Amino acid sequence: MTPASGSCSARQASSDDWTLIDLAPPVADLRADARAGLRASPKRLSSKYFYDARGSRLFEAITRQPEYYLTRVETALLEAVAPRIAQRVGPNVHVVELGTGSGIKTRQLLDALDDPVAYTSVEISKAALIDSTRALAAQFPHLQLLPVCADFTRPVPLPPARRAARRTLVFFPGSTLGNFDDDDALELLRSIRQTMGTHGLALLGFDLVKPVERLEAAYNDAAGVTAEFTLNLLARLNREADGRFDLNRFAHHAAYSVERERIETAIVSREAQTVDVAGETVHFDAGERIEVEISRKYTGASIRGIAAESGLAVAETWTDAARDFALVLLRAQDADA
Ligand code: AVI
Repeated sequence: MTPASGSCSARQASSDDWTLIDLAPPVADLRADARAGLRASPKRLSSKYFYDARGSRLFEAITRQPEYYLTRVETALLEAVAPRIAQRVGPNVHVVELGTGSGIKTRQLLDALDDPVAYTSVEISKAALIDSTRALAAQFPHLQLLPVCADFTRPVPLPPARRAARRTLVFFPGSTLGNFDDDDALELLRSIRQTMGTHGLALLGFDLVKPVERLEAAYNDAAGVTAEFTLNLLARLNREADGRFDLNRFAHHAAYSVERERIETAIVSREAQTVDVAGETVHFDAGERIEVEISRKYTGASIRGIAAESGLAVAETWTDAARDFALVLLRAQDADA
């Protein structure tokens, strides 16, 4: 996934078979957000800034770490239940994916569906969108591809498909919803509800609550890839916002809050220090935290709760045998069950 931190800047964005639709908002202002976040108490920086080119590569590396079970389990689950999803969803759907990942899960879903009419991917990073669209065009030469460069956290007007779709299927895997705080997650689900329409469906991935040791291991891998991913945020501020962070004087910290059912990730200052960044001098106490990410973990009840609050209802849930991860099909509350 590439949350809304990139921009749709100039790059060849069409082929004979597809044309990129550019609805990108103004480029996110890293410098202004860094100044505001580092003045706040507690200090905070948005996890959307993790995903520059290096951050996206590091995230792909995280998904291959033995402790980070999420991607492996979700991919295996999707492989196992894709035929049942296809049967439940029916033929001739217009698939709308929020964000682009490595493309493996997209392929699994598209392979299983019965004659999908079109595939729209909504992605803020134009480079990632063009690359994934080229790869899909080679793999699915007969599928209409409608790449839309836009911020998927807002409702996106769907480009019309050449063939009429029987319904829209929004696809949002990876438990990425868990990176949004409760209010933003609700807003995003309401926007998904709008995109899919009354008779549409949405297929979302949810990482489930499990013993603390496993959860914390997943966000503190032994090889240190997650730590590098987190600290890349400071490296990015050094590259793009005139930052002077010495990465050795900061540490990655990820711990599970049982009360809030979420991993809370912070960058912790190892010592008292001052750092110049984005035209300001910022003081850090020893042990002071910059809050950078939450990764919410779910139960059947919390999934039903957040769905209900957004005008959605659970149509069907699939989990792996160990109940580590769930793929949940959501429908509109006001649609026939
Ligand atoms: C993309 N997202 C669902 C990942 C997660 O598990 O919260 C991002 C991540 N952060 C650290 N490791 C992986």
